[in-house]
Amino acid sequence: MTPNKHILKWVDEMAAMTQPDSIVWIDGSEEQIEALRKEAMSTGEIIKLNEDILPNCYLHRTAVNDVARVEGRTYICTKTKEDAGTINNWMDPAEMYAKLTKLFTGSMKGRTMYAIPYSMSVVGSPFAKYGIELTDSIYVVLNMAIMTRVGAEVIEALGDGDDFIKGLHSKAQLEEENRYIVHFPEDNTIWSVNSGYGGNVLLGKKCFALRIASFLGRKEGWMAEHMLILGIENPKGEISYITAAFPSACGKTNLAMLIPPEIYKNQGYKVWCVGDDIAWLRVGEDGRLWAVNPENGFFGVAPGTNNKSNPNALATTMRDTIFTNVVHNTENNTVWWEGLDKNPPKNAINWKGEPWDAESGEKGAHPNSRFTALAKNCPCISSEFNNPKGVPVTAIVFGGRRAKTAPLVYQSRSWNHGVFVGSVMASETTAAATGAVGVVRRDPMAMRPFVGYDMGDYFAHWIAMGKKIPNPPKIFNVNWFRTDDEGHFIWPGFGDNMRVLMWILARCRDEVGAVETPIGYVPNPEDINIEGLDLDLDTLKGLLNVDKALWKEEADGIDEFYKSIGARVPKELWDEYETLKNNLK
Ligand code: OXD
Ligand code: MN
Repeated sequence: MTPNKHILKWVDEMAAMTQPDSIVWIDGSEEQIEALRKEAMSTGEIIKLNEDILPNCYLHRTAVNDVARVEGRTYICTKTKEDAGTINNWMDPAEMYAKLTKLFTGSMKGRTMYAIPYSMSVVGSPFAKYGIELTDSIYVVLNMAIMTRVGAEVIEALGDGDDFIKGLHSKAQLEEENRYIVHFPEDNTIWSVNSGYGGNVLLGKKCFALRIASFLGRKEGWMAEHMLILGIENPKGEISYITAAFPSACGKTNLAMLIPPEIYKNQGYKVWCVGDDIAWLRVGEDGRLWAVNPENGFFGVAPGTNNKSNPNALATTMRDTIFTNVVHNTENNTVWWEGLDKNPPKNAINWKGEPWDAESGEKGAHPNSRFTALAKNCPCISSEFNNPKGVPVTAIVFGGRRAKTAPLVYQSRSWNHGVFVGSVMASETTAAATGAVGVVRRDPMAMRPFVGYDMGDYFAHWIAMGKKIPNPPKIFNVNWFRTDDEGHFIWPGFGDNMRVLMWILARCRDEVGAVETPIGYVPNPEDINIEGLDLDLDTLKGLLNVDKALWKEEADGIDEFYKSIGARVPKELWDEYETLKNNLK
């Protein structure tokens, strides 16, 4: 497939270690992908779903012990431990290579090795970065062909260069105790072994587009962030773009594809999705920050996706989609998950492959079950999705899942203060990673599991970027998840979140005032449009309230968190912390 000596040498070395029976290059053609689907169907790796209802859709089940990202087994192996930082797991690269070589040796015996050339973002774009993933999983090939741009054009773009990320993945024996997701950022290398779960094995996504890319971005002066990108079109046809970082499974896909509430729809507003998970950001010639979504599809959380929460996502999954770990409705050969509708199927099979009845009280779909769907099938995909230059960013929004503390929305006072706000983000954990759900943890910029180097250096990179952007986006924080005393969400969320985004854009255009509080600017309640909502002004005032006592506790938590990151937290952020403490006196 390629005469490129660097690629051939590396593939030979990896094949000598893993010992596959054969090597197949993925050329990106539909014929080849279809042949692989047929092969995966013949072994039961995927099940073809009802062609009339869900054309070209398939169901896959992972091993029951392999259903989420494994942060405890994810490593950043830089030469020094200090460069990986205190939050990442680290091991000396030589030691880690030796350890993994044992696990990879012979791991593909009796199997085929697929070599997938892929591009993150449009091939040839100034943002584009290329990778090759070697894998023994057809499921990985089929998912990568949705999530990235794969095939011959990538090989052509690489020419005879060696500027590509070398990814090696083997399911091996799917042994939990030998599962490792390892990054060697200084070698442009990713090795993943003993898993078949998307976030651990679709190496273009978290491993490359966030961990390795964040490392490269720092070196090269750009940013790789865990952010959705959306455009709001006003009745005059002008579109403003917002990026937003929320922790995993906190509604990025829903916000990215939101349907405007009637009050805005009737006036002619539209919302366009550019991306739902990852943004690569560069300073443009015009001095603004520009964003692309480096991916080509969505790897979305299925449970809770329905016609109210996200009709666009649901429509996107109606064709060309791979569903993972959802319920199989054997009556009509379709799929189901909790929160899709109130009619769980009879005669169903749960995500583990067992007969299942909703009356059992057990969940049928895994809480982290997923759909892998093509971005181009999304009804609200932006016309700029494939624009190699990206889109200009007006506002950056951070947000977490907080029952109390954080108000519905507030604006930072400056870029550095905005970086502070992002750096102290906290959220209640979800099912997207293994471990306890619902525990509050600090998740700076929603990047805690995804920064490929020291977190203090990452903060410093944000501060440095602020100096390089002559016309930077304004930075905000949102919290859709405040609850009342009975634990019910107060804010309606979903499409109505647009009401908050409209305030954000109005602030960016200096069209509305705000109230200055110890933590930043909070809206005057009457500036958030609540027309048509079952929510009164007093409740909104409550949602915007900044409780000083809670924020004093929060400040203590920040101090502790920064200290745990260590010496590389930049002075600018400690200064912001001091300002917050003084403001709270
Ligand atoms: C994801 C995640 O899959 O953040 O996007 O876990
Ligand atoms: Mn994510």
